Amino acid sequence: MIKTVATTPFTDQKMGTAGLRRKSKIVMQPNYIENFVQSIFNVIGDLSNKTILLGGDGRFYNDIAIQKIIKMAAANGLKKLVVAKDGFISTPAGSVVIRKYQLSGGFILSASHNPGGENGDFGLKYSNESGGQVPTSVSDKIQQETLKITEYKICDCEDIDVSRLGNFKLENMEIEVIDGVKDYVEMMQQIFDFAALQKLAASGFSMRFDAMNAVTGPYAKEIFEKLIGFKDGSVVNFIPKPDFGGLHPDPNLVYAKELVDFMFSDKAADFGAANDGDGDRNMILGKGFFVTPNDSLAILTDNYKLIPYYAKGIYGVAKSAATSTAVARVAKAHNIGYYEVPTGWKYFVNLMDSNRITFCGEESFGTGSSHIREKDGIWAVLFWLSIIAATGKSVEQITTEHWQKYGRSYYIRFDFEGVDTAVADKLMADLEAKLPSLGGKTYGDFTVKEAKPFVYNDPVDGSTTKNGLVIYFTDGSRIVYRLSGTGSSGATIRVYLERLQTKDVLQNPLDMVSPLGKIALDVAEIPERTGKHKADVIT
Ligand code: G16
Repeated sequence: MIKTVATTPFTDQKMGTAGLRRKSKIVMQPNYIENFVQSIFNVIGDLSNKTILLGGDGRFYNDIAIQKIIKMAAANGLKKLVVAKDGFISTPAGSVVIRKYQLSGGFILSASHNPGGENGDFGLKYSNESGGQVPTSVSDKIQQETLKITEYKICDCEDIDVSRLGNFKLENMEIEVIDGVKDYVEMMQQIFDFAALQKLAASGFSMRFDAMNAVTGPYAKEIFEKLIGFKDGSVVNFIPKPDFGGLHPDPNLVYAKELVDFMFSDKAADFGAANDGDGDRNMILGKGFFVTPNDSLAILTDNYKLIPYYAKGIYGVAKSAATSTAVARVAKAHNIGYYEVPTGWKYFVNLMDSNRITFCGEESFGTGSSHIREKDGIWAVLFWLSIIAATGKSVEQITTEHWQKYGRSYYIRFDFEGVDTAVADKLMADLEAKLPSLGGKTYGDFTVKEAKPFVYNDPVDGSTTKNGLVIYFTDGSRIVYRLSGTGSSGATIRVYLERLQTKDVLQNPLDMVSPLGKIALDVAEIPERTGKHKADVIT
């Protein structure tokens, strides 16, 4: 039943910040998925003693891609494939399963927070035995393979029924269909004090969790309503849909509008949260109050002792360069290690594996810990609820007290979307060339201390990565520029603005950073080069 099919390379199969993401219609071309998956198998080499996980966020084309990969895995001689029931597993749950059952790796089919559907995006991430996405050294090898591929192997057979749990066989490959929710829920029960959370729910404290018609619906229903006891209806948009019901499943102030409107209305719950398409991003809200992911990371780290799993002590903490420095002040106060890495969760993996860090997070609505090797949306929500249960304080109170103690990094991100790739690349190259000349310059109240590209030297594997350009000001403010690595067409220029205030902590963030925004646009000549005088998305 094994066929060898001749193919020719696609030249666009380089992984971005997190796996390969393309328009669904591109991925649906004949041989597109097959070429990419075969290239991964070729890089792995001997598959006869390997067990790999397969699942995805349920978006359009998930079911078809899953069948293709099952048949290719069998044809390539894989020992065993562990398939999530209905092909359905969140990114963090995938990491739990890989680690718990000591698998060799996993395919997670997801384009994360990008919209789904035939006209949306599709994606494929590949993790290794750590449960985290492969490092750049491996993704580069995979890309090299995609450029020279001439054939792939696939079984010519009926589809495998992945809608029921159990064990199957295809050629010599074992297939085990598992429940993609169970192991994740058990892990959360090991980390958090569910009895304390049940007490919080029983006290009448209300929450709303928006699953955005994406993968976390079943997880959230089970955890928040069934196990903790928040009332029915606390979890909304909980039925995963292939096109996310038309939603853009990115949990931020712009795209999670339904939840934001609710939490800023007079009907607001005490606590609000949303997760993204594959369940690794989170947004935290209080009544009429938004917590930036930057502050969230700092606050969770500061409160680690309240969580049973971390109470005995933690290693250090890490953030991406674009993320605000709020957590650096917490790390200093707790005297723990502090690391700054390039954007992309994969850069945290070595730090976790080597026990350098326990917590990590990014401005892009990702927070997580070394319990797995991906960011974890529901984990972050449970952490916040646990802090509330232990302190009896509201989200707003917890956050403002944090600012009063540590100062506040006012933070806003500007996104300039749909920019021509050549224009964006030139803008970044010219800006980089200009950086050395900026040192010492004064713009209004702000004087440049230093301006340079962000370069990361991984202390574990010695690799060097350059990502983003940073202007540091003498008052602790920063402007960071980088190009998005998760889009499926054109370029998005991201500009991250941070302004530190130690005393004046209750101002409007946009007002506070707007002088920096003006400097950022002027210095990089964004309006002149892109025709855009203001950002398309401000978060
Ligand atoms: C992915 C990565 C994150 C990263 C984000 C940035 O998020 O996993 O680590 O911060 O991309 O995206 P961009 O390159 O567009 O700024 P996700 O949730 O899409 O997997």
